[in-house]
Amino acid sequence: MAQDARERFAKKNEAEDLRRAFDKLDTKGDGKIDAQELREVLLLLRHETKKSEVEDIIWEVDDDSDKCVSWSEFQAMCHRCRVDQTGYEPRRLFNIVEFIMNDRDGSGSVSVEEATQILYLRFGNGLLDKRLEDIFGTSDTNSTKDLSLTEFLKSATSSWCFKQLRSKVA
Ligand SMILES: [Ca+2]
Ligand SMILES: [Ca+2]
Repeated sequence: MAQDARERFAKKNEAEDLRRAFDKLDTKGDGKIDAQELREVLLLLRHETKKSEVEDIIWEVDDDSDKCVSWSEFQAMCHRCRVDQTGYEPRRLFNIVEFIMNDRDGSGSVSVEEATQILYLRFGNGLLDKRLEDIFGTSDTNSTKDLSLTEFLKSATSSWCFKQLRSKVA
């Protein structure tokens, strides 16, 4: 795919993926994500989180302090994390969102194949292998290795090339 076409396609896909992730977290469908919803989704993904921690994750991105994350706060948060070059932007919610976006079939784990689709669109071939290796420890797309949310968050927060990739796409 040519660079231009890929970028256009990635943009469109990404908007849809973001909306899908938001809707998945907004289990009551009232247009905002509250702490209880977030905690339940995390539990479904076998990632146990304390109530206070979930409230904290929401607090970090809750611009109007209503203890919920609205769609516009959600979009703003994702945008801030994408363009952040300082590494100081709170990205706990963003990491969860990335996992949900990567888990296209909703199985609760991310396969190398699923991650490849998203990463290729976002980064192109150049950085794809590096990022895959970073997440899975392999860039072999035939690998049957799947990552749970807990494992994904671990690699997302420890990966050394995370920041470089961010600045590359910004
Ligand atoms: Ca809700
Ligand atoms: Ca809010």
